[in-house]
Amino acid sequence: MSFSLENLIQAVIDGNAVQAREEVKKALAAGVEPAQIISDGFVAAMDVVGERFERNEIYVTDLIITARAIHAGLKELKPFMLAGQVQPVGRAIIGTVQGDIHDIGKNLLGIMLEASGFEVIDLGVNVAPSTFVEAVIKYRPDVLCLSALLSSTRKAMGETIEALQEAGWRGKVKVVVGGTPLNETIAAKMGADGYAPDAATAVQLIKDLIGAGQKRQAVLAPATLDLFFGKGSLEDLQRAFTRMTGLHLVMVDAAGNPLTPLGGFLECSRHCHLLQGSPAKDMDVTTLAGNFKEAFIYRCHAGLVEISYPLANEDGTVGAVLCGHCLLEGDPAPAQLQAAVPVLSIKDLEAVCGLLSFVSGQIMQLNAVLLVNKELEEQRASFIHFLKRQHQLEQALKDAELKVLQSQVSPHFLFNSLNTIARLALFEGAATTEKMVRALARLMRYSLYQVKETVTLAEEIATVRDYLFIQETRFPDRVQSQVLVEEDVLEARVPCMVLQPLVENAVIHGLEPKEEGGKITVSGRRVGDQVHIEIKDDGIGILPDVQKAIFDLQVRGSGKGQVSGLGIVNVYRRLQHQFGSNCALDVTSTPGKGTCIQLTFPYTI
Ligand code: B12
Repeated sequence: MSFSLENLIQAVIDGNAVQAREEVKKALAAGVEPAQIISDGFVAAMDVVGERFERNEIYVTDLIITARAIHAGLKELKPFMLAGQVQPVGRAIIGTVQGDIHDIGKNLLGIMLEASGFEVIDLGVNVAPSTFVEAVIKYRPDVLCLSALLSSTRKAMGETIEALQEAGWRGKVKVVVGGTPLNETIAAKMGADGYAPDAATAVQLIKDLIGAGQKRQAVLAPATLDLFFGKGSLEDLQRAFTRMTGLHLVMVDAAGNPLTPLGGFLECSRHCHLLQGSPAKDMDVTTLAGNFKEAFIYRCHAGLVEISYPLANEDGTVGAVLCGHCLLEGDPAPAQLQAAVPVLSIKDLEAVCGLLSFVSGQIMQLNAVLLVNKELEEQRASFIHFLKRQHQLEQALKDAELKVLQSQVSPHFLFNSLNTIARLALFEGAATTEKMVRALARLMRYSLYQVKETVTLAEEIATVRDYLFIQETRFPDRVQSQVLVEEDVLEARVPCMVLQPLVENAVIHGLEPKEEGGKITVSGRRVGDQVHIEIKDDGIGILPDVQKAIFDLQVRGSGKGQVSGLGIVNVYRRLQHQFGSNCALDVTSTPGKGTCIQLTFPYTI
């Protein structure tokens, strides 16, 4: 099995899924790293395909086929990337935002994350903000990765971040965004925590952001101690403990700050005062034999013993229970001190440590329950907020639907009204008004209701006639027209609305700026299997640089809502879509003399 990167790239470019999978197998057998197969194989192939798409050499269907080939290759790659996995370093939710179905980059990111030890939940494509929020609440990930490839869907990323904010979950998850229409500045503006230009950089960024490898911080629920001892009874417990053992009890947080009243614990300083000038030395308690559980036992230079029992769980230490002070049997200590503090045997010390172990265990269990309750309470609160928001959004959607309905009503209404006006005009003997209004109504109906992909040339020509009739009536001295289309081409099928935009171009940009006006001739004939259409005007013509821009397909709209070079480009693209390379659009123009647009396409019925 010999492997070459070129073969893999070619298989992907050709959209040959079987071959792509085979080439990946060969690459893996040859020891090529999965990451290299992705970057030098898939991404390189996609670069070529992307450029061809942008040059209009290939179409959307070709892209879909290419994407399938990559997905097939990725399937082969996945088990290798996941080999040798241990504990997940974090949990990631990934998805392509609403309105966007590009998923190749997002899938690559998912695989790289999994390969780096992340647990990945993939929500797929066209994911609504509310779906992202629900998933975050359900899975509680460390990071939410949003992908978008269209400039128009970028805003759905900001909407998703806002939805998280509204649900009260923004602070609990890192949001990382990516895709070609983004950069760091845009990402920061929309409120993301990070942006990465590619999947490899993204993995490192995400690890840094979530501090992968660092342990979660242990926390003590503020209400734990109150609940454990009951409000106000903490001091009773401290007193009872002192009565039982003669020792004082105090709880401190991880930084050593007292969480309960210090009570008799401070008396230690009075005892130490008693010891001033004492000849005793520091002693090491760790050498004592006994079962002291997890306790830390300190003995000061004067022999005073203090016990510290940790409040800890698997995430770390949240504080300690301190207990003291006493002397140990047999230790040398001044007589005043022996009278002031209890003297315990090693067995007594073991019993105290057992009691502290029980107390600490109970506190930590209660702490865990309280923390879970607190989180559930937070989730409940944010879910209620989320439901309210959902309700508002549904309301907004209903309003929007109503608006859409209204906007459909008005063209219907206008169309019917125009027909009524036309009839009235006829009754009143205004024949030209009647003709003009009917032409306008037909034009409206054609452009508003025409949903068919293709129409007959006869329908297109009728629309052109209506349009020209209206313009000639509006500007009788400045617009003249002639339509000379031969009978044998009228049944030919063409994409809808290819001729009218070109004729409108001729009127608006050719004749309108010319003071004395001019003439437009639309002609059509059949030459063998081809149909030739010519739209000729004797207007002001097109300047050479504008003509070049049209050929480079770079022309933008005039911004006046009227067709321009953009119309020509659009017509050409639709002809290409229908007839492939079997069609042509030519523009010849002489400034000051006029313009001629020629369309050639196959005669199909
Ligand atoms: C393949 C493709 C398609 C395929 C998608 C197939 C699929 N399953 O994904 C299909 C045919 C469906 C398609 C459709 C369309 N497409 Co398209 N498509 C492309 C194309 C050629 C390649 C995109 C791609 O996969 N690149 C390869 C991957 C590996 O790169 P990537 O996606 O950028 O991902 C990397 C990084 O961006 C990053 N990344 C990606 N996501 C994330 C997320 C996070 C969190 C992070 C950190 C990083 C990260 O890491 C990835 C890996 O390194 C691009 C052109 C191009 N050259 O990019 C146009 C392009 C994106 N498409 C475009 C358009 C306009 C469309 C359509 C509107 C076309 C149409 N007329 O219908 C539709 C839109 C459909 C929709 N609603 O989404 C435009 C977008 C223009 C714009 N700026 O808005 C482009 C740029 C082409 C162009 N120049 O006109 N398209």
